[in-house]
Amino acid sequence: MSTSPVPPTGAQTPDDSSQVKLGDRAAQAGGAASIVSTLHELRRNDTGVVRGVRTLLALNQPEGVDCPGCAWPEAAGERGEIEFCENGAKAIAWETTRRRLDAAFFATHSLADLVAQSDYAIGQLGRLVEPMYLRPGATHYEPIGWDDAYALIAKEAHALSSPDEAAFYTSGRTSNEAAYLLQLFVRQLGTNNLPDCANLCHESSGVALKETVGVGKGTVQLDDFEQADAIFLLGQNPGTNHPRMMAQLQKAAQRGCEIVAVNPLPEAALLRFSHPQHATELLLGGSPITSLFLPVKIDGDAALLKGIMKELLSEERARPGKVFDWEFVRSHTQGIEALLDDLDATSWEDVCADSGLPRNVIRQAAEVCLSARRIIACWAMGLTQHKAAVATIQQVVNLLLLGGHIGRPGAGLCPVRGHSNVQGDRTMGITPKVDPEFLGRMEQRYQFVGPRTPGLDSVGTIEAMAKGQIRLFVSLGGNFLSANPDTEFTAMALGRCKLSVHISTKLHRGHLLPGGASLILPCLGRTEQDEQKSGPQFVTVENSMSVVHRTQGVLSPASDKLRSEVAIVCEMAQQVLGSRSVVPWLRLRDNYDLIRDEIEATVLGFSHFNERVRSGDGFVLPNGARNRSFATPEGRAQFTVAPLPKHELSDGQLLMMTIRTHDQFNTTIYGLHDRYRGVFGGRRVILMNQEDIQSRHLQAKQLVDLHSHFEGETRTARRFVVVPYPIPPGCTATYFPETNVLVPLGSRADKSRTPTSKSVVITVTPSE
Ligand SMILES: Nc1nc2c(c(=O)[nH]1)N[C@H]1C(S)=C(S)[C@@H](COP(=O)(O)OP(=O)(O)OC[C@H]3O[C@@H](n4cnc5c(=O)[nH]c(N)nc54)[C@H](O)[C@@H]3O)O[C@H]1N2
Ligand SMILES: Nc1nc2c(c(=O)[nH]1)N[C@H]1C(S)=C(S)[C@@H](COP(=O)(O)OP(=O)(O)OC[C@H]3O[C@@H](n4cnc5c(=O)[nH]c(N)nc54)[C@H](O)[C@@H]3O)O[C@H]1N2
Ligand SMILES: [Mo]
Repeated sequence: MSTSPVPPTGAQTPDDSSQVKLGDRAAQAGGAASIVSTLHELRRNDTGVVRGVRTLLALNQPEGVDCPGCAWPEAAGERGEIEFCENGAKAIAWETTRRRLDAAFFATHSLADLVAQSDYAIGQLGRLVEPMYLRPGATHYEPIGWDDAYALIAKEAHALSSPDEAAFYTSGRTSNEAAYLLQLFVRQLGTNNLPDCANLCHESSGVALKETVGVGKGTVQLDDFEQADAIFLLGQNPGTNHPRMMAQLQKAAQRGCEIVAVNPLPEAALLRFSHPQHATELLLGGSPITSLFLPVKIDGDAALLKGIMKELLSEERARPGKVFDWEFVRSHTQGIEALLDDLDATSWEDVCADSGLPRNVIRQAAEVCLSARRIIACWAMGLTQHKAAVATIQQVVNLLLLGGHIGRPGAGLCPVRGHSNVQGDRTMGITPKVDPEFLGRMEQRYQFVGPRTPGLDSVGTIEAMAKGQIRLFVSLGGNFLSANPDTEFTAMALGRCKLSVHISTKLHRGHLLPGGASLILPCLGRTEQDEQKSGPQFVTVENSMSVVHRTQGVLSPASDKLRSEVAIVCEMAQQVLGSRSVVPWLRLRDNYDLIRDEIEATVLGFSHFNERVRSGDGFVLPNGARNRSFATPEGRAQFTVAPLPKHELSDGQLLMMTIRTHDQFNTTIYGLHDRYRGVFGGRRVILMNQEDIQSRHLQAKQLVDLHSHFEGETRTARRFVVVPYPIPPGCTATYFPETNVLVPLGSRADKSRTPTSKSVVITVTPSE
């Protein structure tokens, strides 16, 4: 399925390779440049300094706006006056721009004009202010009233020959309230087709943890970072993607906690960091973060982890009972024998070759574990987006189980989530999977019979679209086109839907390549006041550490025609379901407290929801694993065994990871620089090891075409600038979403089906 019959033009991002400038890599992250950048963002986006600063001061405060950026938690009780980072400020500036995209704009700009612009330029155009409609085959969007828009959706929904011909995608910024109502609407409609961005993100973590510790979430709280003796950071770039986490890491490093970073790239923030809001640090040039940096090969983490555990096992044999936590292992786990056999059967040759690390370096990592009573392991996309992602994350679990590092203060598992409410959306039931107990509670309360067949995840939705099996596609936030793999194929697949509905704040490439009809329904952003019949409303979110709390906008909305996500879902459901549903959709729209009562009645862990969420910092959802109660079928945490992942690369082939720059939030491009990595002005670059550049007779700054190879299929993206970089031989890095065209749709993680965006097999040829 490499190429569509007619690949639509404009799915590939425009070439900006001639603008790329290479500079020095940063020796540290944070610092004064972060403050300069924050102010620059407010100007660039024409936010207005007063509006911008007002929003920033409300950010992550108990009664203010939860940052629409990442899901890293705020410290309870002791928040500073300033609780935002440079990249949070970019997110705010992007949303609060004073530029507007009205009907007049769309009348003078055709799809062809718009699609030729860069993602950055499209994002700078301004906020969507009124519903827009694109007739099938039309060249321009035209304005449409809200009622007419809902009528079109209802007409299409009623024309489906089965509810499974509809799919509803959710991006992880959506509030708990909107997410709960969306899944309820979709299940009443009669389908479980609820793909979400987590399918592309931490799905592998959820599956790995559910199987082994019985809950698909992390087991640490923020204060555990104050007690840990060692913190492992695997496949994560917190300086860019979770900058507020740097405060915890810096404090930990300063009190002597060992920080071990496992990453093919020496990311600036992993090495040194200075807190942009602390003047003395700015003068002193920051402080070291990582005590041990392990430049692992791409997908070499399982090998490294097995190597560390082999060292621990040999120490345990030398000093029985002194290394492993046998009391914990015996009373709470199962399967250690098979793991130990597997470690014995794994050769050091394989461990070193696959990880790319010499044994003495792996020994150093093992020594950190030997001297640590409390270990936290954090990870993100560097682990989740590989074929064997689930098994690799389970090696992290193995390592922590051996030492009893789960359910002990200062220790535990910490998948670092992406979108600010991606975890909450799952708690609210956004998933194509069927939870019979939850469905049963909804069926009883709302008197309907829900669908029992599992629905489609993100890649499943694309495949079904391509076969013409999805007629109606609704997207609650996000950018389904550019976030998914195989952009040209995905564009073709989306083009086969009769109607696409996008609930969005700003324009993106995904709005511009429809095949059938398309609706853009503009919604309020997080920063904006949400006024309904019963008065001002707030919504709730759940952060990466299972804390549920409020978020409430402070600015007046970008247009009086905007509606909240909650209102849009309720009005759509009312129109589509009509008398089929006993849910009082419009009453729920008018008063979000009533939605929270519904959540309390059907989702576990939300008793006294309205009351508890109004108190200061919110509340923590129960998590059995944290108390050593493991909800696996056996009631015990599971050790697991898996072979090392293998990449049989033929001559000339390289592995490519697709990563984020410092100037983007997923498919949203805030700017064209990747300051810490020394890349400026453009995004079409490929980071390569000097040896690989030489052996291919290439040169720094030369333009190359990239070809990906999967099961006999080839995909190509042209004109990328070669950047010599300290990355292990055989490994390369490019930026997402420019190279999503190269990620094969068919290549996914075992069990979680997450696209393998971090291990794409490529070859590189000089551009013409
Ligand atoms: N500013 C900003 N913040 C964000 C986002 C954003 O785009 N911008 N996105 C949000 C979202 S949705 C998410 S999921 C997170 C993503 O946060 P991250 O996971 O930090 O994001 P990536 O850029 O994908 O970076 C992956 C890191 O893993 C490393 N890596 C890649 N492959 C491997 C491997 O095989 N092994 C190891 N050990 N390391 C590897 C890369 O070098 C890189 O440092 O951030 C969230 N926060
Ligand atoms: N190659 C490659 N692909 C990847 C990844 C990778 O590392 N490599 N990472 C994957 C990951 S981790 C993720 S999470 C996905 C992200 O996938 P998505 O969540 O689908 O994508 P985003 O870019 O976060 O969505 C941005 C759009 O959301 C809309 N939006 C912004 N704010 C709001 C709001 O408040 N309400 C509404 N309704 N809409 C809003 C805007 O229109 C904006 O254009 O991408 C995945 N794709
Ligand atoms: Mo993500």
